[in-house]
Amino acid sequence: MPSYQLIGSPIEIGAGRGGCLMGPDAYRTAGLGPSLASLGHDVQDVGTLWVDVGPDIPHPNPAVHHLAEVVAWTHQIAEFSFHACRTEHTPIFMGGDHAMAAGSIGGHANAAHHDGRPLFVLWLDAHPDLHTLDTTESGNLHGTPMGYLTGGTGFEGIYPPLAAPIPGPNICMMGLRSVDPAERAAIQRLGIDAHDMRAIDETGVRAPLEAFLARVRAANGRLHVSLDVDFLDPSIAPAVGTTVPGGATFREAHLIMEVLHESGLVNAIDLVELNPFLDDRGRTAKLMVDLCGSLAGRTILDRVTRSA
Ligand code: EXY
Ligand code: MN
Ligand code: MN
Ligand code: MN
Repeated sequence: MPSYQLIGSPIEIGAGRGGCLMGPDAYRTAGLGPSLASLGHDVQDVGTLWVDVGPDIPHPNPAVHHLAEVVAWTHQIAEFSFHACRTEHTPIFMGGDHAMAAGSIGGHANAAHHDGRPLFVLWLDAHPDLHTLDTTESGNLHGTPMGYLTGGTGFEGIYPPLAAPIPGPNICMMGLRSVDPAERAAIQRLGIDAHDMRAIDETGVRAPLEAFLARVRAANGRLHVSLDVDFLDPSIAPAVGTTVPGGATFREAHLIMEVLHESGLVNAIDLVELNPFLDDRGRTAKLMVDLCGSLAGRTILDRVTRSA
């Protein structure tokens, strides 16, 4: 049984509004650790990261804000991820907004490169988060981690150096339904394996996911799953600051997690963009914890035969 390391990554200044700061403790209150342990896993909550912000970092794009703080978080999270991803544990990064993925996935990419293995990413999100520091119009840096991870412009010399950009075909995006023009162009230029909600309506989630996982397996790759709360339909997951109608259903999300569990390929997980301040008594946090249970091997029969 895999062992899980829970790490709080309470970055919130990448988002347009506060609240993701409370994400890690919301997952703890929703019982993430005990829920995984109840499936027989060894679970270690290693605490919550924090940063000392360095001097301000000006950038030519006037829209960009909080760059110094996001950079400090990225270095901190990348350092933790590099080491955590070289152990036998599966780190679960409890966010915090999606800007943290520059560190969690960047550190994982460097660890994979160090071990001579390619890194693959499953990006479950309404958004590709593929802006660069030059193309972002909102300046909210949670819209840019994939721009950094794929070698986009403007990050060099500021963000941690990447051993190598993640190739587009190594990235599978599912759930897209809010894509800016610069991101659409990047998806096509990079050859990202992108499945928007129209595609998922037509094919379902299983076929594209199995095809992607077959490529991960064939390449002896490592796999990082980055789950943004706004991948889910707002009707079942309202506690997120960037809701977009027409998201994944409860069963589509659980099927993805069950297929991932059966693949045995997942090496690291991000849970991002939960904003408990926007929540309805923890319902969204509990759903994310439930999805983690499916990723960790809980079957519906377990749920039916076990007390709630
Ligand atoms: N593309 C928009 C922007 O750049 O501001 C919206 C980004 C939302 C990002 C959330 C984390 O997924
Ligand atoms: Mn070190
Ligand atoms: Mn996102
Ligand atoms: Mn999103």
